[in-house]
Amino acid sequence: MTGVIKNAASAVATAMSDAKTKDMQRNIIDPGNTERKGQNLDYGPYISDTDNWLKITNGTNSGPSLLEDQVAREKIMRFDHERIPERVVHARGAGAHGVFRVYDDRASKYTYAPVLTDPSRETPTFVRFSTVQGSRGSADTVRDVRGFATKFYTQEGNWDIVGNNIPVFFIQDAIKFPDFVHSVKPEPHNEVPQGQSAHNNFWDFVGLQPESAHMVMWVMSDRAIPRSYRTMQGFGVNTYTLMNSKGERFFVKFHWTPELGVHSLVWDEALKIAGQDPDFHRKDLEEAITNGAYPKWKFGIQVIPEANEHDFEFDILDATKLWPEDLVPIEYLGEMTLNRMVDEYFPEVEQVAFCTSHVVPGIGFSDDPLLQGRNFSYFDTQISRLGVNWQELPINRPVCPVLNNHRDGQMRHKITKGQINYWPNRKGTLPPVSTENGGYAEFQQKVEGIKHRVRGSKFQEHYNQAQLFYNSLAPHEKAHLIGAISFELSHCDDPVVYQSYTKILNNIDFDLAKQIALNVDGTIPEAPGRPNHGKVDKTLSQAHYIPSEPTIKSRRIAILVADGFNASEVLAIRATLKAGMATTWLIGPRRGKVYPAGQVVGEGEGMVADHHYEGQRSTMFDALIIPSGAEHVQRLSANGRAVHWVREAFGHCKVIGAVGEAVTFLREAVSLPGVQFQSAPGSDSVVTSYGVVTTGTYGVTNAAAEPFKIAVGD
Ligand code: HDE
Repeated sequence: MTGVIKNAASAVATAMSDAKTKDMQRNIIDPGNTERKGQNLDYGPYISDTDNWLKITNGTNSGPSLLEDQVAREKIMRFDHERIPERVVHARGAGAHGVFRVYDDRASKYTYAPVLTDPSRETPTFVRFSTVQGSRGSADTVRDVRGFATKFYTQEGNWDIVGNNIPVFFIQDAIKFPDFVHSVKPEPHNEVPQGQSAHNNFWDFVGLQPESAHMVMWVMSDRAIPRSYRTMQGFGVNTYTLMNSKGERFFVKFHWTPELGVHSLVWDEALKIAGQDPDFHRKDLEEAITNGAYPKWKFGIQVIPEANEHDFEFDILDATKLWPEDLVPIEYLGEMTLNRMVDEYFPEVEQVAFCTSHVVPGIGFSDDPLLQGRNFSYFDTQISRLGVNWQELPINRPVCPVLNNHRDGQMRHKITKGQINYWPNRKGTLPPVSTENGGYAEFQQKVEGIKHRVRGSKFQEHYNQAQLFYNSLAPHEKAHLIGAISFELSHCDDPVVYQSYTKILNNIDFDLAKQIALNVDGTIPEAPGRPNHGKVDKTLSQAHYIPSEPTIKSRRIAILVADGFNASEVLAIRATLKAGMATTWLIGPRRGKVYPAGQVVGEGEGMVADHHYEGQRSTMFDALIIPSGAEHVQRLSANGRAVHWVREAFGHCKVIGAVGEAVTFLREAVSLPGVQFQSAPGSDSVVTSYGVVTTGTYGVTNAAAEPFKIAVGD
């Protein structure tokens, strides 16, 4: 593949003192580096024939197959049992290894957990990103929440933050989770739809469950169709606690903020990519890491001291509410970098197993009723998915030694010496460790009250923050959200469902409810369901999250050519963009050789195109540049596919660059009513409000390259 930046990616990863990488080495087999001569059976002997089942034949080539054939039986039976149950939610995912380090010890005022306070430590991590609704084989770019689960292999044991890319959740109490998941998953009578929430049952449930209103707004926003896992925020969602060495406790929310900013696809792209490349996000992660454009997130916390628990109009333990940043700012503590892809998908990404209950000393839980239930559910689900010894699997085992009196169970790998497997015992073997010596210390929380099934009074308010979120969106984000809800409700064919959801929307915003009701034949409200408080929080719009400096790092940039293009320009474009760590892809009339101006088509030395126009469409790229060349431009204009390529990129508001004759081609290709470019042909570099950068001058000078790079990177 041309355009791939080969740099010192793997060398950097190996140089890091990565305890988990070394730990995993114990289980890694490299078929290219073994003394074995070839295949053998699982119990050792070499296999002489893997293609013919042992048979009895009598002068013919066929006859009964023999059950005695261990080679055949092992092969078939192992295959029959290759699948394990997929995750009941978050079945589709991708993962990568990384490292985490705090900047300094500023968090020691909140916690004594070394992973959050010791800047000399580099803690290995593993992250699994996922969608929620679809099954393992569903498409990456569907509208859905994305999971963002991180395992920190700390020296004190594993710590899991099992988060999402949206800071709130659909329900307040874990006991509602099975109802919620049943409603969103494919309907039971026909197992439809896959990878979508656009169906009666989901909208029926959320319509009757107003606590979902805030989360529904997020899921219908651009957040639910991310451009990349690398351009998503991550949130712990639930309220956790930190404990310091003075015995004080603090409520916290965890945040991941991506270095590259927060970016989404547009819905039309998401739909098309789901068909064009269902593995788009998985491959994007791999492409970035392989090219050394390591994804990075800042790690931050919002902190509320115990004494201030009740100071807010919302309950800080309610997972359908966020903590607005103007009330509780984020304190950034450190950074995570993903720097290594997995060696094999199943043992790492499929078998990795997270538990919200897995925290290390200095970190604890709150009474958040969603978290309390999650703490039960994850451990239970791992036992059913992977068996009781799931924590012995290479990807799950901690880097610190693990010793205890747990024994037996399916697939036990550990062999613990000695006669003792209980405590107390006459030999003093395997004692618990006191809290003074590092044993986990639960916070001594005073609890008194009445045992009953209730929710706190502040849990009853559901619309303030849904409104805050909607108010905070940029106009284009609002338009996308209206389009998304209209799409989803249009896919509900039960009028009870699509008519009643408009009523919920009217409690959020009158105009929003009216527009959607008009689109989907909902109930058109006559007056607002409640007044709009008019508050705005700029941190809720994803437009707020742009890189501190424009960067084209890891962007996929297409160079569109036909035979007769300007070769030196293509080389210059590639070199300039590659220096910024973008990848460039030559898209031509055929994969393989394309011929620049001055070469005879089919005879010259040519240049290698990565794809033909149909091979990868504009949806797969972040930006497009078209070099000059009279013949090439003539050919592009005459080719419907090439014209569609350009129009589609323009329609998706991609940055488009054009040089020389390509400027006129671009203008003609996108000459739609209302589209006007300020530049005249032959003028110098011009950036238009459409994200179009043109230069009439031939050759790629800085005057053209720099504005293009800035437009792409912004
Ligand atoms: Fe999960 N969730 N969840 N969830 N969740 C699972 O655990 C559950 C919730 C999240 O990449 C399951 O290992 C309950 C919130 C992620 O392996 C299961 C409740 C958030 C992943 C489970 C919630 C999440 C899961 C299924 C409500 C965002 C994928 C397979 C009380 C903070 C982790 C598994 C991975 C997976 C239960 C709600 C995030 C069944 C009961 C809120 C990222 O245990």
